[in-house]
Amino acid sequence: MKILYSQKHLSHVPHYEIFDGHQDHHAEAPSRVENIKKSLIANGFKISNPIKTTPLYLIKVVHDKDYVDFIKNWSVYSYPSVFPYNDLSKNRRLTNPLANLGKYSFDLYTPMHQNVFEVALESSSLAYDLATDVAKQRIKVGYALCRPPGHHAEIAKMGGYCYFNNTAIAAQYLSGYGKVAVLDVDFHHGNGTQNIFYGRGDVLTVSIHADPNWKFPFYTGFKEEIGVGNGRKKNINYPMPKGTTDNQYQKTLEKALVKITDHRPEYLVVALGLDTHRDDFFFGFKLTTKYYTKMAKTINSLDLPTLIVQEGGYNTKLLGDNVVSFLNGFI
Ligand code: Q9C
Ligand code: ZN
Repeated sequence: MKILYSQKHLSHVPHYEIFDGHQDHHAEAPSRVENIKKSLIANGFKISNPIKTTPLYLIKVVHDKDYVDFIKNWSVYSYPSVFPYNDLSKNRRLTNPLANLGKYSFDLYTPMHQNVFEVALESSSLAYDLATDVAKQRIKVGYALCRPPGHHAEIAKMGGYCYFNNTAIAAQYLSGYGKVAVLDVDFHHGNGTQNIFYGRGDVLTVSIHADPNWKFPFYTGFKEEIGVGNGRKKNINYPMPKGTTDNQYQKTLEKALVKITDHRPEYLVVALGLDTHRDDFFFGFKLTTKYYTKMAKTINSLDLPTLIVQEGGYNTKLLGDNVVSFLNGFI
């Protein structure tokens, strides 16, 4: 298994999130990736740095061009204040940077600053570099230790700690070589990946996550969202209840894998979140460290060339153990 890491993420330090009007602890911290890296090394996994950078044109295939340029040109530490409140200015070029920040954001959890472009580009490059190896059959399985995460980033909106959708960028690249399935096992609905591929028949998107009636991102992740046009029946959501256990999760995972097999993909991208763990900061599901090996073995039974992309997971003390447990299911 090939694993890519980069220390560039260290310059991305969100100071806080704004929740219910006040400043709250920001869980998406550099220690997350450093803890995973430490455990991987301690458990004998080899780690290298990327040699490729995601081409800008590829980012602009999955994201809106103006959104990408907006992130590229931003320079101060900021949160949005006002969001687009109707469609009258939809096709108007907005000149006020704060108006654009609201337009390109969907929450108050995802601050902008001078280094966002650089760190989000590097994060995507870990996934992109491994995707090139998977596509050209140089490797069967890769793990991209991405930070910031990506699966909440939509075509033209950042949110949920995500800026560029690393999973979608890798899936888009792989779709040039054959049909792709994305399986999102993060605790939160992969709204960004769903949004990007919603009209596409060649990329199946499947997400198992906390019921949006209960948890973030609230507005999407319902089972009625099945895709449109060519993408009809190529988006599948499995909302899960509070307190979901290993056994409940496993049953749903097995159903999801049947749908993935029906799609006949040549490549699999796994959006891996460990925020489903019983002791995660979000305390929503009750999955155990040991179960991640079984989850991974079940996924690996598809026997597909697979790219694993790191998404969420916020108990920095346990993240490393949980990632190692998952990756052990692939070796
Ligand atoms: N005050 C990912 O797991 N909700 N993003 C915060 C708590 C935001 C999670 C609310 C959750 C975003 C990649
Ligand atoms: Zn998450």
